[in-house]
Order: sequence, then structure tokens, then C-alpha cells
Amino acid sequence: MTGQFALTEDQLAIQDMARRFTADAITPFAAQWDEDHHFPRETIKTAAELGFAAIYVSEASGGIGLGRLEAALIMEAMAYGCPTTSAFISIHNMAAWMIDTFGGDELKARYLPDLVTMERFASYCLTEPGSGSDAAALRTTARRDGDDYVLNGTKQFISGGGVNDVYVVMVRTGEDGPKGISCVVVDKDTPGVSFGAPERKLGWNASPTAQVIFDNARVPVANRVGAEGDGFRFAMAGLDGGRLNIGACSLGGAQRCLDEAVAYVKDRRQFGKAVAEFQNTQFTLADMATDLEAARALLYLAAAKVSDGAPDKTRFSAMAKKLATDTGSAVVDRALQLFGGYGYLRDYPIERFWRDLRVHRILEGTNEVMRMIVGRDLLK
Ligand code: FAD
Ligand code: 2MC
Repeated sequence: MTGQFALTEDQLAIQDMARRFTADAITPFAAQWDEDHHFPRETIKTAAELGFAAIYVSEASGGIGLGRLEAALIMEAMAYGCPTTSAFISIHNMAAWMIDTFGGDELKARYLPDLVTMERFASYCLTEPGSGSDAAALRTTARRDGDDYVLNGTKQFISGGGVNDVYVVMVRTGEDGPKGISCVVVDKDTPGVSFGAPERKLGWNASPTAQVIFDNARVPVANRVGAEGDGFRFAMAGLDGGRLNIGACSLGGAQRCLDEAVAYVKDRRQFGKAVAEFQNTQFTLADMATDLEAARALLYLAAAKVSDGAPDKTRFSAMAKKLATDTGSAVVDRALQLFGGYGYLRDYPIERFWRDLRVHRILEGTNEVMRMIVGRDLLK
């Protein structure tokens, strides 16, 4: 990258720091975390020491106050070792950013000091059993009773459900549709809050996923983020950044598999020569690298737009999430093919990335929803 497309010295430094952290603390252990379904709490807390728990939380609130491109660089670097862990940290960042950006001073003072250090971990709770893509149809209610809200309902597929300490929850306080939704912060130990069994998944094994269930859970009105009725807008604004990060996690994971494939085909011999010498191999690698760079370029542009608050930021975030996650899966799949049967074995990292990246096309808005967002914006 040169000229206007070059990363700055500061961006290169943060990327280098994230890469070194990944090489030391994530890459050597990620396969075992996947195998054991181990949630690497201590490693994630170490990331917080580098500021990675509050990348775009303001410095006034204890964050490192960086932009979305810097966040993407960090997520991409950590996903080179483990996309699941990187995405887990992204979700915490999204929740912390929502409190910092839309919360009042008292709420921020109560929650952010522990979130920026990851003394406490945060989840983002939008999805419900009956409302996934149609998120504005959510039915978890928060009924006002004096100085409290009383919450009833179930959140589905919550990353960190049951292990995290703080839940940023979208609830219905008013009419049907997006305008009746508010956002409240709920502590894990609130009476009436319980969790479903950990979901058994294809991938993302290092990241626990569970239902979060509210049964007459009393939450102080003071825990509301911003005004009543603004919760859906906050949730969507959070996802503008979250989707960039998920895209970046796909890029990082796919880059790892491309690098592994380049090394493998030089070493593996068939028909008396290295697999790298077949033109099919060279063309496949060329396509993988080209597609990855194209997706990366769009993602970095979208990240700059979200940082700048550009009018088309939501459309660009959706386009970048779709392209990066589709491309990431396709690149990893081609890497697996180049490994032949060995790519299918757990002895090599490719199959783990194949499983982990698959869900990026579904969560934080399916890629069909991303196309809906883009299409609507083009036609409005
Ligand atoms: P559905 O909405 O039922 O979709 C089913 C299919 O229909 C999809 O292919 C979808 O694209 C398609 N479809 C739906 N509507 C349309 C349409 N209008 N046009 C065309 N196609 C359409 N959620 C959270 O809130 N917090 C989390 O931390 C979280 N973590 C997750 C972790 C994992 C491992 C997983 C699997 C999910 C997680 N989710 C989380 C939920 C995730 O965001 C949803 O699964 C996702 O938004 C899709 O919702 P759904 O599963 O209900 O699918
Ligand atoms: N930023 C700010 N406001 C936004 C926004 C954004 N990015 N997107 C929408 N809004 C506002 C919008 O302006 C409107 O307000 P107003 O009427 O005042 O103008 C309001 O929100 C409603 O928006 P829509 O009319 O677009 O709502 P609709 O219900 O038609 O569709 C859709 C919204 C489909 C885009 C949304 O439901 C969606 O993103 N669905 C996918 C759900 C999803 O992404 N879930 C992810 C869960 S988290 C996860 O998976 C994790 C792993 C953490």
C-alpha cells in the first residue's frame, strides 16, 4: 500500500502489536481451545492490558479511543490465530462502545472502568428464538415498575451467555416495531436471570453460546442506555462496527489459511514434483490472494467511513461484511482443497478455520440481510 492507501505509522504499530500478541498468546493454543471447548478467559484479559477491550471507547472513559480501521487491524491480526477469540473480544467492544456512546455519565462511571480492563466481560443481546433477522420484532418486555424495569423473555444464541458478567439487552418498553425498543444493562447475578445450556456448535468452540432468560428480573431504570425507544437505533449503530470486525476476523483467518497453503504446496510432492508446480495450484493461490486483497480493501474503506460517520457508512459496513465473510469462507475452502485429505484432519489448522469462519456469514446479520440493507439503500 502506498500514497493515500498507506497505513499510518501508528496503524502499523498497532497492527504489529496485535500480531505479536497473537503469535505469543493465541496461535500456539487455539487448536487446543477448540478441541477442549475451552473459553480462554485469561488470554482475553491479557488482550485488555493492550487496550483491546475498549478499542473505540473514548479515552475519557478509559478506552484507547481509536477508529474502526485500527479495530479492524487488531481483529484481523488476532483472527490469524483464532477467529473465535477475536470475535468474542469484538462483541465485548461493541457492548462497551454502546454504553460509552449512548449511556449517561452515571451509567458509564458504574460500568466502563471494569469493562475496559475486562475485570468484567460484556455480551450483546438482540436475537430471540422468534426474531433473528427480523430483529425489530423482539418480544422480551421491560415493564416499568417504580424505579425498576421488570424483564421477561428469552434471548437466543448469546455469545458469552452464562460466562459473561454484563448483558447489554434490547427490550420492548413500548409499541411494536423498532420505536418500542430500549436498551438496558443487566448484571449476571440479577435475581430472575438464568442461562440455557451451552449450545453444541459446528465451530466457535472457544466461545460459549447460550440463551439468556429473564423471569421477572428487576433492573434499575438507571441501567437504561439513553432514552426509551432509542434502543434499536443503538443496537444497529453497534452492529455497523461489529460487522466490520466480523469481516476482519474472516480476513485474518483466511490469510492464515492462504499462508499455510503456500507453505504446504511447496513441500508436498505428487507426480514427481511439488504440488506448487502445477498451474492449477498457482492459479488457485492467485485467485485466493486477489479475492482476499479486494475484500480487505473494501473493508478498510468501510471502516474509515464508519469512523468518519459518513452518510453511507451502514451500506458500506454491510457490503464489506458480506464480501469479507463470503470471501473468507471461499479462501479457506480452497486452502482445504490444496491440502487434500490432510486438510480434513485436525492435525492441520485449516478445518478449524473452515468451521469457525462459516458462522460469520450468519451472525451479526446474515449475508442475505446484508444484501437487503445494501439493496434498500440503493433504492431509497
Ligand atoms: P433467521 O432470521 O430465521 O433466518 C433463516 C434464513 O432466512 C437465513 O438464511 C436468513 O438469511 C433468511 N432470511 C430471513 N429473512 C430474510 C429476508 N427478509 N430475505 C431473505 N432471506 C431472509 N445474536 C445476538 O444478539 N448476540 C450474540 O452474541 C449472538 N451470537 C451468536 C453466536 C452464534 C454462534 C450464532 C450462530 C448466532 C449468534 N447470534 C447472536 C444470533 C445471530 O445474529 C442470528 O443467528 C442471525 O441474526 C440470524 O437469525 P436466525 O438464526 O434467527 O435466522
Ligand atoms: N444505525 C442507526 N440507526 C439505524 C441503523 C443503523 N445502522 N439501521 C437502522 N436504523 C434505524 C432506522 O433509521 C430506523 O429509524 P427511523 O425510523 O427513525 O429512521 C429504525 O432503525 C428501523 O430501521 P429499519 O426500518 O431499517 O428496520 P427494519 O425492521 O425494516 O430492518 C434490519 C432492520 C433488517 C436491517 C435489522 O433488523 C437487522 O439488522 N437485522 C439483522 C439482525 C442482526 O444483525 N442480528 C445480529 C445479532 S448480534 C450477533 O449476531 C453477534 C454475534 C453479536
